[in-house]
Amino acid sequence: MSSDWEPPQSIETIYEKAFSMGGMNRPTTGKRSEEELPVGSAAFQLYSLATPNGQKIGILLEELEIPYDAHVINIGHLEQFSKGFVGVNPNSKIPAAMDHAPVDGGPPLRLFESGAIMLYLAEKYKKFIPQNPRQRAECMSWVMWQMAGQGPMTGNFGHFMVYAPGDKGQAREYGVARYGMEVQRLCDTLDKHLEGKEYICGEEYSIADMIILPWFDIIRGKGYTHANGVAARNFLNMKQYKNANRWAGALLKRPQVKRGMLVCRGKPKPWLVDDRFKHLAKL
Ligand SMILES: N[C@@H](CCC(=O)N[C@@H](CS)C(=O)NCC(=O)O)C(=O)O
Repeated sequence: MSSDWEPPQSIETIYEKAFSMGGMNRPTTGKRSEEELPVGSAAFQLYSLATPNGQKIGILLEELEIPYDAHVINIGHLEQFSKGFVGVNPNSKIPAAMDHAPVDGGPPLRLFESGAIMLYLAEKYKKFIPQNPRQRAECMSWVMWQMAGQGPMTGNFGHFMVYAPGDKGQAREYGVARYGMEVQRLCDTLDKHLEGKEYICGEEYSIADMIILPWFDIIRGKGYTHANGVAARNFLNMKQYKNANRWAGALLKRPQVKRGMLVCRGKPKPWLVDDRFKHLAKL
């Protein structure tokens, strides 16, 4: 097959051209500044932002009703590269957390990768994770489906649809087609699975629901709208996923989920300080 694109001998000659998001991406990892992280009084300290990956943890913390402090990490300001944050997550991505009261009574324990944080908390509190081995296996399968499939594919779709440089038209169209089609296939998988079910694991509400909801919601709602007004929800025809929309709509009625989606949106717990969200505060 002929090709009009030939890779150069090494990536360095082209990655400058592909730079986006203000120099956030580099081929190396590690701290870029010396700031330490704030530490509040609760045992559980969350360092996050209200993106879909962050919202998963917010939902679980609100559902668990455990004390926690949340700290906003502004990735646009490159706070994920501070010395303190890199100490918690060497991979420099939100969400990350510290448990100052781990079950073994040992020193504070660091947590990164949203799926790992969800599993850790669910196992620590023995909640929202099925105890029945069959149901537990099903729950794990969906958690891994989310982490390896739905999250990365939807994020890459969003990148090509909305964030990639404006002058990369051809690359963007290919990226949007490739990832957009895969996102539709993943949504179809979810939709077919949810036929006749209340939750991902049937009758049991679990971390599988909490981890999948935010990424589904971003594309069925107002997220990922191109500057020309074309919105992902229309572009991908999100209305077609009737079972998944019913499931998402029901979950989003839960006050815990509503609060969880807001954790680290501008403020750590916006319902405590922002009049628009005060009705969501716990009595
Ligand atoms: N697999 C990771 C993905 C985390 C992730 O991609 N976080 C994004 C925000 S949603 C981030 O921190 N981006 C900052 C960066 O890339 O520098 C997880 O699920 O925790």
